[in-house]
Amino acid sequence: MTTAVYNDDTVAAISTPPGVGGISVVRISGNDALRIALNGLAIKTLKPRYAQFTHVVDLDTDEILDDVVVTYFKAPASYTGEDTVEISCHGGFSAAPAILALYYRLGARPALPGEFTRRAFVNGKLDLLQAEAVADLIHAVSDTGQKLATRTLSGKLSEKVHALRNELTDIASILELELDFSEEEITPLPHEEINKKIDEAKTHIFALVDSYSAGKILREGVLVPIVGRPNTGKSSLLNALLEEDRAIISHIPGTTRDTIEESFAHQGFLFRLVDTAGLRKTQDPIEKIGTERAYKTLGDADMILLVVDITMTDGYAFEKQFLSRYSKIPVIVVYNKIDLSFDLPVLDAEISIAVSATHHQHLDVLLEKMLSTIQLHYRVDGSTIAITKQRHKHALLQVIEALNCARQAIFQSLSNEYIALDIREAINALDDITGHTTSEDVLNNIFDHFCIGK
Ligand SMILES: Nc1nc2c(ncn2[C@@H]2O[C@H](COP(=O)(O)OP(=O)(O)OP(=O)(O)O)[C@@H](O)[C@H]2O)c(=O)[nH]1
Ligand SMILES: [Mg+2]
Repeated sequence: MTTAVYNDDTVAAISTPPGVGGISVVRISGNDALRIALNGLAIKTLKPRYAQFTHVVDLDTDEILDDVVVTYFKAPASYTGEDTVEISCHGGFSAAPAILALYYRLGARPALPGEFTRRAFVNGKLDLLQAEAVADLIHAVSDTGQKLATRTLSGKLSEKVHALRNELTDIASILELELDFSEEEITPLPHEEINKKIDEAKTHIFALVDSYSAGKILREGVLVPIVGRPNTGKSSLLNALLEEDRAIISHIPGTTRDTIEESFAHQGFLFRLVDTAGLRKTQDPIEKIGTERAYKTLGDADMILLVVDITMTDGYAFEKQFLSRYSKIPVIVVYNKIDLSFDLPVLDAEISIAVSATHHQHLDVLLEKMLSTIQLHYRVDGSTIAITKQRHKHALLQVIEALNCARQAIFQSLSNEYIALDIREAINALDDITGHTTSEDVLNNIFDHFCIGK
C-alpha cells in the first residue's frame, strides 16, 4: 500500500527497464534532490536544464562507478514539480543499480510504484486523467492506443470534463444567486430554462459515457471472435489473417476445441482475433466445453466474423438464427471457400464478404471492411477523445443520477436550494474523475498499478 508522504522526502529509482541497452536513467526527486545528487558526483554544481558530463563516484572508495550525463530540473519546472536530477548512465544490469544503491546510502528513499507521477499530480502538474494517461502511454499495445493516451495526456479529455463542469457550475450559480436575492431584485430563470440547461449537460455526459467503448477499442484492441459451424474454415481464416500457421487445420469437423487468441495490427488498430470451436450440438464433453468458451468470448466481442462455408447447401438456419441473436454487435459474414463455388447463400446480413482462406483471396477486402466497420460503429478516428476506465464511466453515471434528481426536484417544485444541492453533487462526481476530490483509496489503487520509476 502506498504511503501518503510527499514532498518532504527525496526519492530515487531507475526509470528505464532492466536489461541490456544503450543507457539507463536514475531519477532523484524531492526537496533534497540537488544536494543528494551532487554528493555522488565529481562536479560541484549543476546548472538547471543543462546536460552535464561527469562521473558518479563511490562514497567510500573514491572509485568511479560510471561516466554519466546529468540533467538538473529545478522546481517547479520538472515532471514532478520538485527539484529533480536525472542521471543517464550506461545500460545493462550493473551501472544503474550501483548508482541507485549509492544514492540510497546518500539519503534518498526508494520511490514507490508511480510515485514520480503521483508527486506530479499532488503538485498540480497533471490531473488524474492525465496521470492515468501516462500509464496508458507506457502500456500502449497499438498505435491508436498510444495516440489516444497522448491526446489525453495533453489535456484534451480534461478540457471536455472542465467544460462540463463549467456548464453545471453556471446552473448551480444561477440557482444560488436567486437564493441570495429576493424576487424583486432579480428575475429568476424560469424552470423550463433550467431543465433545458440540465438536459443539454446530460446529452454531453451521455456522449462521454458512450465514448467508453471507443476508448476501450483504441486502448485494448478490437476483440474479434471467429465463429461458425464446424469445418467452415475458421482456423484457416485465422492463419490467413495472421499470415502464420498458428491453428491446426483439418477436414475433420470439430478440430478446434479451445479458443486461440492472437493479435495483429492493421492501420494502427490492434485486432485480437479469437479462433473458436465450431458451434454445433454435441455429446462430446470436451467439444461441449469448447463451444461454451466460444459463446463466452462472443459475450465480450467488439465485432464478430461469422464464417460460412458456401459449399454447404442446407438452408443456413444456424446462421440466420445467429444473426438475429447478435444484432447489437457488428457481424461480418465471411462466405469462405469461394474457390470452390460462386453461388453465395443469401443471408440477411448487413455486411458480407466472400473470401478463400486457403487461397488468400479477397482477404485485403475483408481487412478493409473490418477496419471501416469498427470506425463507423464505434465512431473512432484519429481525433477521438474518449474515456478509458470503468472509474470514469461510473463517475459519469453518478453525474447523470444527480442531474436526474435535480430534474425531479424541479418537477416537484422544490426550492432552488435543493435543486442546487443536486447540481453540486453532480459537480463533485465530475471532480472525482479529474482528481479534485478523489479518495486516497482510489488514488492508491491507481498509482499502485504504475511501475517503479514512473
Ligand atoms: N477449398 C477450400 N478449402 C478450405 C478453405 N478454407 C478452409 N478449407 C478447408 O476446410 C477444412 C476445415 O478447415 P478449418 O480451418 O480446420 O475449419 P474450422 O472451421 O476451423 O473447423 P473446426 O475447427 O473443426 O470447427 C480444411 O480441410 C481446410 O483445408 C478455402 O478457402 N477453400
Ligand atoms: Mg478450427
